[in-house]
Amino acid sequence: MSSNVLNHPVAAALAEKIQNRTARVGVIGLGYVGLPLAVEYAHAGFHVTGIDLSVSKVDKVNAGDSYVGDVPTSVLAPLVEQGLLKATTDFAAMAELDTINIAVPTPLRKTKDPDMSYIVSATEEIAKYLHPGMLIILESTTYPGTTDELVLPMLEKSGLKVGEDFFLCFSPERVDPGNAKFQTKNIPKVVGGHTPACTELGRQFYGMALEHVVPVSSTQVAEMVKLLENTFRMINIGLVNEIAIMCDGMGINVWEVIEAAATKPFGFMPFFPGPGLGGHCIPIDPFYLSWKSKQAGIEARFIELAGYINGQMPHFVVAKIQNALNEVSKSVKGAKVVVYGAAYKRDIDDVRESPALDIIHLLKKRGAKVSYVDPYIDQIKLDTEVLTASPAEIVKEADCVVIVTDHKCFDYPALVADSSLIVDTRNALKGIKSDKIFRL
Ligand code: SAJ
Repeated sequence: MSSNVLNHPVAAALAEKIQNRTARVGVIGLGYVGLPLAVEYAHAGFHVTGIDLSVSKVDKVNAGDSYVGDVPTSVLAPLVEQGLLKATTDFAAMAELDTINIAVPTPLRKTKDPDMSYIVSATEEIAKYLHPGMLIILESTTYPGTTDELVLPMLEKSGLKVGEDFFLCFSPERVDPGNAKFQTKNIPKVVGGHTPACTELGRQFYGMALEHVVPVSSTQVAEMVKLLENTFRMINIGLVNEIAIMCDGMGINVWEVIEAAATKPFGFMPFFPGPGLGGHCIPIDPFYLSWKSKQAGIEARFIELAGYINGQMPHFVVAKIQNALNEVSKSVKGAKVVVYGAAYKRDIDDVRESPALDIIHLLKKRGAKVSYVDPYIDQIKLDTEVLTASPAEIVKEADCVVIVTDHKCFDYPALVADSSLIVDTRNALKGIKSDKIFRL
């Protein structure tokens, strides 16, 4: 899109500031999305102000001390020392800023309805300091319509006009924590504006710090892009979990089936069964879409069904543990069961929505004595107690070990040697033959 849509003087002036890097950049939310983004803009030569409610995050940033795995302290510290990046808890800083990226959480409530409270409070603060010439970009994953129906009216209460006085876009965050190959700078960035001028300014803004920008025609398209990406993933995981249940019932090795199917060089993409769906994206984002489509009177049946199947996997795993114990004439009640790996996926320290939490809960409900081993997770807060990680040696006293998260750092041959009974939900023991191993 050419920049002739920027014929309005305010838009032209902001474009100039973006192009000559004098635009003062603000990022609200200094988590695994916001901090890497702030660092990219500081790297690109902009003066960046990070804004967060957390005093500890703000203090750490200002001390050049990173708390986000994808941002090494060796990268953060020099930018802070050069005065290119600073952080504050004071939203009034926005009075002096030209661009604001909002990267705050969008969780689900217990009722599986979207929790928009973080977006609302950030937008309320922006509205207080909104001034002509600002570009506001929402990055938090949310349902289509959030930017235009929720954020825009709050900002226009100021009397300023979108597309003329200020500019509003949506751009989905696509950060994959720990992904060594794809980081904020080289992940293609989709951006859609409320008006063509908004889209063009968003395109120019991201073009100054990121390698590849994908402008789309509206904020709704941009919001829907992210939900399609993650709903696609969640539904395919649900499909392969159902295939795993079928294979289990037919005595077929589902892992061998998937490995062979993946040899198809086109038209197939492997997903793998597991103990359930964890994390703060995949189990949650699709329900933003199903909630919104319900508002339009459309049942999102695929999402609901996949959600049900994925939600059943912890129960399926506990039934496998029960059957494995039964094979050695033991009951779950009173059994010492070790959950091997608690993070929601391998090689990370995040336990949010992890299926390990459900499996521990279900085992305890059946009277098992449950411990867990996970070098990345020191403690797990359950409803009524806090579990602390046990040393790996605990498997020697266990009646059953269940591999829930297949961290690469685990010594699997040693685990097999030291355990009397193992349920493997991740094919971590691929190729190891033993009667004491029961596989998903
Ligand atoms: N999972 C399976 N089978 C699979 C893949 C994943 O059971 O084949 C489980 C994982 O064990 C985990 C959950 O699903 O419990 C989510 O895993 P994930 O690999 O999707 O990882 P996330 O939650 O970190 O997803 C993020 C997403 N990134 C963003 O939303 C920006 C997702 O879009 C990425 O595709 C994904 O990382 C990735 O590819 O790593």
